[in-house]
Amino acid sequence: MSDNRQGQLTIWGRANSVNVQKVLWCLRELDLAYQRIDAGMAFGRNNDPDYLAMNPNGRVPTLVDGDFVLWESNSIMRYLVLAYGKGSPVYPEAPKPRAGVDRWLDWTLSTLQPVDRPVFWALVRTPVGQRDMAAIQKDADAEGLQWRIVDRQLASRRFIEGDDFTIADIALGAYARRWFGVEGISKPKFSNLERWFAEFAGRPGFRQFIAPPMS
Ligand SMILES: N[C@@H](CCC(=O)N[C@@H](CS)C(=O)NCC(=O)O)C(=O)O
Repeated sequence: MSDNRQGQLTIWGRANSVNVQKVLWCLRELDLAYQRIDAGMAFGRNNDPDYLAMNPNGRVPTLVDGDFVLWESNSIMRYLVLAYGKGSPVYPEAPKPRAGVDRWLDWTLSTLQPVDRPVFWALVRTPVGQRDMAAIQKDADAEGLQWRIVDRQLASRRFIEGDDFTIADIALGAYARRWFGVEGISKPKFSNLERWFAEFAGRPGFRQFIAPPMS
């Protein structure tokens, strides 16, 4: 266990949220102790005044570290490494490798998440009888175009930014689990993406927080 002022870290958010999952996986990579409090969807609490005072978006996750409060999952991952994982290759210090990691964190939020969401919600959180499979396939085709970009990047790299596993692999990997996990649509075969996925699928943080059944 690292020297992380153990016991101070609290994560608010339900464990089936992809954005919470990224943070939990990151905490595991850094071997940090924390407590997690369920919030969001069926658990509620995220629109209560005390929660909104921490996170005006009413979204999960939120990190509380003593008197410091932070929202946005990728920002939380960066903070955790900077505060408690100094020197860790998961978020490199040199400007160019760091910028390479940052671009995938941004890309995940700006480009991948919007095309993943309709597919995930339709195939995981919508009753079978209410699914419009033709529309879902169209959405899956749109998502496939984005995964093709990742697949090509991975043609010449072990992980998304090179030889080291980074928080960019966490962000992308959490979504890749969904992409590989949804069924009932046709998906292109992406060999580099599959090889990369297998590289980290055995990591304890992935197995504990990302691999469990989607809900
Ligand atoms: N960009 C934000 C997005 C946060 C977000 O949209 N969280 C979703 C769960 S993945 C949420 O709070 N949904 C409402 C709920 O759970 O009730 C982040 O990365 O933290």
